[in-house]
Amino acid sequence: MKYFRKIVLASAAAALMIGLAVSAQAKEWRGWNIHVAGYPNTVAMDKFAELLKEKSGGRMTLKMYHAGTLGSQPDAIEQVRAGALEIANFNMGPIGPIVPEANVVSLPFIFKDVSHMWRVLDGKAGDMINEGMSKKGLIALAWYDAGARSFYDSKKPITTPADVVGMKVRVMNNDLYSGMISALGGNPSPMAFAEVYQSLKTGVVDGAENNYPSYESTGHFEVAPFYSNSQHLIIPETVCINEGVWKSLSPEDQKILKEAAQESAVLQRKLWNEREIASKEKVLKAGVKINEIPDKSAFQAAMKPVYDKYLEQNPTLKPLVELIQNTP
Ligand code: GTR
Repeated sequence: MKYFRKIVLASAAAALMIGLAVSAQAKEWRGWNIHVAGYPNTVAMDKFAELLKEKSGGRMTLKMYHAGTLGSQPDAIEQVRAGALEIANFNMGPIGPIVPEANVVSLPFIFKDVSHMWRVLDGKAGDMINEGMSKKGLIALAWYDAGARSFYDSKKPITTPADVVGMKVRVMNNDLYSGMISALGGNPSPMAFAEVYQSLKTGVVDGAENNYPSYESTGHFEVAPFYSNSQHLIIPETVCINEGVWKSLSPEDQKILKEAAQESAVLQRKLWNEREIASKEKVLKAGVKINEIPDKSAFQAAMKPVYDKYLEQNPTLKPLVELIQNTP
């Protein structure tokens, strides 16, 4: 019995030592990304991994899993929160239902344009959104650009809200987007990104909404050739890490991680600007009809119930909404 206890103690001590040695050694993380090879975010996340390894002398490494191979975006958000995955590039849209502060960026037409969004994120509103995320287990390291989202469909150009009446439109998982389509008289259909192509093709939905690079990279333009430039949503993206992992790091390592993420964001934004132009050219060449909507006021006016509901559910966030609206 005594002998047995000695063995148990000895192996426990050995296990502890191995554990300590491992944690002092390299950290190997897994990273989630929804986009395909060559997409600005994919290239930038690979750059992030490269910089991380370089700057930490190989102590922190990130293995990227692209094209949503580790699951849908809503699932991946839960996985990063739970620590089953460590790092990801997420669109702020599907984070909104979990983080009410972050959901302000999903209010249609809240930003005047993309540069307004950057001014807002660089200020106090950005800090409030990041704080909200950290309360839910996600530490934001950098922002990526995702331009503006517009409607596209297989039936006809959308010029006024009346054109959306009766249309089945795919949205990302977030009640605000379902509310947005309902407010225009359409039928919202929340669905994972990976399912949209087939659903457009088979008529399960008539349309969807996204920026030019995603419209192009997914091939949605082949099955929904009417792109109507509504620019109703300007949603930033985040590069984030599980909170527990972040807290386990030394301040020096946290600094390296943040620097690597932010340098990757500089690259992402450059590639994003180039890809927006290239994607638009590609879909035009393929025969897509782009419909400009110079006067968006009817669409904006129709969003009142969406704002009312959001503020009714989150009365304490009224100052945040106003802060954004009043940011010049
Ligand atoms: C893209 C975004 C993805 C995903 C996708 C979607 O623009 O980069 O993260 O949110 O839209 O519509 O699901």
